[in-house]
Amino acid sequence: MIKLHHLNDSRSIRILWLLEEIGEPYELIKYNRDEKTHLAPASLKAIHPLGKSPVIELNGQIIAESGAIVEILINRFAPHLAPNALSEEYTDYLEWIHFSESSAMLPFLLKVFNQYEIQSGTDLKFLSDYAETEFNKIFSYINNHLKGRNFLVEDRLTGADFMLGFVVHGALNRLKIVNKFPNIERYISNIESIHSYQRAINKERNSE
Ligand SMILES: N[C@@H](CCC(=O)N[C@@H](CS)C(=O)NCC(=O)O)C(=O)O
Repeated sequence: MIKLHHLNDSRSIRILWLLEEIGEPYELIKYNRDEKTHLAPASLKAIHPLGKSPVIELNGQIIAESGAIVEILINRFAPHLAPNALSEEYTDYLEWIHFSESSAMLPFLLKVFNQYEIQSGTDLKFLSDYAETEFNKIFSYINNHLKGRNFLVEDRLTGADFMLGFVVHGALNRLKIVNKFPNIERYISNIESIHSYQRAINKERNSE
């Protein structure tokens, strides 16, 4: 049995969406961010010492890190969501999975953190310039890659989309970016039309 410890408005949507796509039975255990600090509740620390989400329990083993969870779940339950392990596309696939939690997350988070600073009355000038440059570089790279494509790899849904979807969706929404990265906007609309993604979002929103 799979258990997902899911924090609202977080990277954990990658795993909730993936579980909906896979169709294996799972238990969803929800946690809500603190309204003031936006941090996870202390109860998540009882599951994993870092107190962050996503965390899954798989046959009694506790597993953290969204990229690792995506790879493990796909290997065990949905190998069709990965390219053939001996193909060239498999290296593209791994590159996009890890790009999503490293290169792509960093400029997104830098800009969000600076947005918090500005809201509290300070402006970190260096951070703000650095975040802007890096953000434009990384998001232009993603936008160029998506030209003429609906998905990241093999032009079909793979684990890499579960990873990057959260970053581009979160970044464009939170930073209110419109008409700047048209291929990313099209990619997001395409993801939003996938039934498993819609079910995941509904499960996050519904209170049961
Ligand atoms: N690299 C980890 C990052 C996990 C992480 O930072 N999760 C955030 C949610 S997006 C979290 O739990 N934040 C709440 C907190 O730190 O209190 C992963 O990919 O799973």
